[in-house]
Amino acid sequence: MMSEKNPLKRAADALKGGGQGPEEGIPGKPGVESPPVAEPTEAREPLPPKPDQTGPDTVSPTGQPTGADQARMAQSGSYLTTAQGTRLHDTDHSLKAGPRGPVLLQDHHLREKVMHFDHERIPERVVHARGAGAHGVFRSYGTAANVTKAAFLAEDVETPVFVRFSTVLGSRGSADTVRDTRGFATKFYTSEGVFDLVGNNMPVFFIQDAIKFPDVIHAGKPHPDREIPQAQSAHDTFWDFVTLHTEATHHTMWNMSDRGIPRSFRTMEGFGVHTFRLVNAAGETTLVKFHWKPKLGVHSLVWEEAQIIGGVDPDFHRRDLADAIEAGAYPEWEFGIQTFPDTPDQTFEGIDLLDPTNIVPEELAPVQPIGLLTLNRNPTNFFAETEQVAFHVGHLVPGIDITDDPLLAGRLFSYLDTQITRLGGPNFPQIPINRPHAPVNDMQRDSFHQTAVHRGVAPYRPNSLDGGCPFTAGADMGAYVEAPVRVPEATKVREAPESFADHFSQPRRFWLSMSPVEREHIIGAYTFELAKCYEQTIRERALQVLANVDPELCAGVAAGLGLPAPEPTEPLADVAPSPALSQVGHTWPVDGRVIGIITGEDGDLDGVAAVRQEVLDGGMVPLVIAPKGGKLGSGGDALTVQRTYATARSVEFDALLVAGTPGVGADAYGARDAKAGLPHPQSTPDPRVGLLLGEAFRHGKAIGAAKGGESALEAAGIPLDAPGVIAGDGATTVLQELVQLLGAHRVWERFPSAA
Ligand code: HDE
Repeated sequence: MMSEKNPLKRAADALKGGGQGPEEGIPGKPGVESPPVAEPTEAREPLPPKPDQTGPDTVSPTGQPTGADQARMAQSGSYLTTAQGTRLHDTDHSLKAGPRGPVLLQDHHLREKVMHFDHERIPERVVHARGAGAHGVFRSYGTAANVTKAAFLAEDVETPVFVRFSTVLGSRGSADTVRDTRGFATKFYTSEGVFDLVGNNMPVFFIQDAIKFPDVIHAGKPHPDREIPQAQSAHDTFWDFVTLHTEATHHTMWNMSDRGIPRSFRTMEGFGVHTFRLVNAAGETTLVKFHWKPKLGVHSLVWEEAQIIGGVDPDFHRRDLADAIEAGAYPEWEFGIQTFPDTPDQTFEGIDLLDPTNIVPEELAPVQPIGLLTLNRNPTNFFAETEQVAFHVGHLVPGIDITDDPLLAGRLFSYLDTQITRLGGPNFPQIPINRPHAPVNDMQRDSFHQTAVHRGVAPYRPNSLDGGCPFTAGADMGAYVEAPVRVPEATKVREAPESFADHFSQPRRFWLSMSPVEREHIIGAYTFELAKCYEQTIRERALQVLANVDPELCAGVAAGLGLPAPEPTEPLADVAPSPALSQVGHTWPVDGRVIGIITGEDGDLDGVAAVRQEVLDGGMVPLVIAPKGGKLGSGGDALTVQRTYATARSVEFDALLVAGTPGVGADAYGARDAKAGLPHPQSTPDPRVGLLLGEAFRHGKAIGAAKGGESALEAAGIPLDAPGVIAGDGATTVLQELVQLLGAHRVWERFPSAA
């Protein structure tokens, strides 16, 4: 729980105020600090950066520190200049032969300004184009020190990090809440160089060999003829591929589960997917799988929410991450490892560790916590940092090595290769966000966008002209030395190992590990996506795949599609469920959760004020929802309205509390609405409040009512004795019960399948 000091207290109103800001707030927020109305006529200091927006904390290629000062310097002078530093007198009018005459080519400023603008865009990432990033810090517990010599994993070491979350399929401008896998890429700026963990929010992948990556992505991306649909897998080519190619079944099932529609980046797990190899100081090796566990627990949207948000707030995840950091509710993840003996067959309990379509259940190999990641600073500039950051699975530090997973091998080529195109040449490690914090002393020279001015004459080894420098280091001096792993004697083949042919036991384990409501959601997702396909053969093939996973799953989807459920073509795998895979049945901290407080002009304003304070004290965000903007009540106790009935939509609230009767006040009615012939609002409930409550109820959110708020629930058709509905006399007492329910993320009993 957050304390009194919690900046949420200060920022909550401003945070979600939508321009109806309170007295106190955060600098730079609309509605909080009014911008000057007229253009200033003399130079003055620019607005300071937001508290969490200092420049990238890094060093230049020549070792000069950059950061806050430099970030501000970019535009902090008083006078506008050209790119060559010449002061400008006019930037609003082209040079013309007379006011109505032709524009003159000799206008250098015009040409320079438009030329630069013309080249502002760079190619978006071929996958993971849509993303959001944040700076943070990783503090290691030291619990991995026995299995790895990586310096940043020694006890109590703090390492700066930059994390980028992303969707996979959509373009840069696509919606955040589409059904898709999410990227979870972390750059650790360690004292031994950069380590990148380029993971996803799902622990498995569609394919076992990188040579098939272009195929799976071509199938998932929009159809090449019309370039639709955007950012989704609900179309023929995706389902054509994954049903012909059954090694994709496990990953597909994760996508069709609630993991495919996360509530927030803050509530996603992360996985390194591949098995990596750790090396300790004695040279002993251990196989390992990396995990990120969110402190707020895994939490997902329900499908209807995801769809509504796609229209109402396509930037939902990006906004949520930035708002949380700005408000001081720093997202945290515990870093963990599953460890396995480095045996020659590289299997654990019969599970092939080199097959990236496999997980190892946590019940068989517990995730051991080794450190804590805290995201505490928003990027200063989206393009400079989030867009230009370049991750690479091959960015390793001593103590962390790769395995022979064939999917990982292809990635080692692809990231470097794609970045040359995307970032315009091979010098992208010099871009501030990509610069290591360890000293760089390489012999790479020249090429596009070279920003270093290298000294000396001998960028080669051996040399005598530069005194023989630089020297190579030994492992005892922190140099990277590959683990001396034996490569088996073999014949060149284009084949996969036999164990890679098991495509159904792992998805079956996932299915069996789900609670009834999660299974219902999976059936719903398959049914929705397959119903969007045009080709009947694809639907039939998909049912055949599902029959080999589980008959109940297959029958559920077949019923929704109106097709017969086929029999399995091979015996069902005998696997035990892994309860750790389910999101249901846990309780989590409620920090940062959003409580909507619905009231009216004649509502329970004392109750609203008390609830608001308690929500803040509990480290959550209260948003007051009233018929119109401005203030409720008068004098010093007046409450700021953050959402009106017109601007509030259920999807941004985790719980709703109706305090008093909603609607405009009786006085206001008399003067205004009666004249227009409208019925009295308290006798005819506002349909927008009904919509808010109805959606929240359908989506399994906790709902409370106090001091007459019950009538709004009844009008919305919500039974007062339904699970997760709390009615009481005192708003704060009702709130306490709502908070209890919030810890479970949703009122799961409200979903039909849970009955
Ligand atoms: Fe990626 N992937 N990937 N991928 N991937 C890229 O690199 C690739 C895979 C992942 O926020 C690209 O810089 C191949 C698995 C993330 O900047 C590209 C294969 C996992 C990101 C690329 C895979 C990932 C990428 C596109 C199959 C989870 C976004 C832009 C062998 C473990 C990173 C770029 C960011 C991005 C290739 C499979 C995660 C084209 C060939 C498995 C999080 O190089």
